[in-house]
Amino acid sequence: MNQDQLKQAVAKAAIDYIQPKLESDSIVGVGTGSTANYFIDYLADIKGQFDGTVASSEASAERLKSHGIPVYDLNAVDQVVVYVDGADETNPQRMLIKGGGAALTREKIVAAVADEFVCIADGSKWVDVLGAFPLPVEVIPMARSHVAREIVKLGGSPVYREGVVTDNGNVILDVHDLQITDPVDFENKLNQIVGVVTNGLFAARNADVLLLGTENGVETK
Ligand code: ABF
Repeated sequence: MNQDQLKQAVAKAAIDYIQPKLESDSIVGVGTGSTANYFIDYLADIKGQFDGTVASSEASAERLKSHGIPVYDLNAVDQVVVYVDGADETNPQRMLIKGGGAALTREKIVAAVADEFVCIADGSKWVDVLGAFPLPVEVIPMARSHVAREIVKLGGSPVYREGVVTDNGNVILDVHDLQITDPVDFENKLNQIVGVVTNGLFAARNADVLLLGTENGVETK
């Protein structure tokens, strides 16, 4: 199977995984990216079996609505039973780098609210040590240079993602040259920098379940 077929396979596996947990009043958290897009398309097939969704990006909200799936403001819901989203990297502890699509802040919020976080990823995302994929950091625009200097002190090489404005009106620094051996500690250190809104390490709140697409089929980690 090629990478696209692996993404489709994990998206379908996520539907099979969540379907038994859904009730007529359930709210499903929906992520962003090409793997999440496949999930959205499969979710349309079972749209009568839950109430609606919250989305981690405007793009995903539009795709959900185009399928006739209700999308709620997160403030309007009491509970998100499950959140399904992709990742840019995952380690064996299901700690993730996310944010390649610049939606990391809303993704982290929905992940924090959700009872269960299911990550769907093709096998190319599997690593022993996080950091080969540049770590996205969402930053308040006026703090960009300050945050970049502080990241250099932590050993990273930040690169401004030119031309990108997040759904929240902020900018992204992608941090290269990292080998993140203690992801929870590094996530916390980045959060301490004034001007950082969110960083793309999902370590303190890692995924509860990882559905990984491999040549041997979908593995549940
Ligand atoms: C989102 O989509 C992001 O956190 C991550 O950057 C990206 C993964 O994209 P894809 O599924 O297209 O590989 O989940």
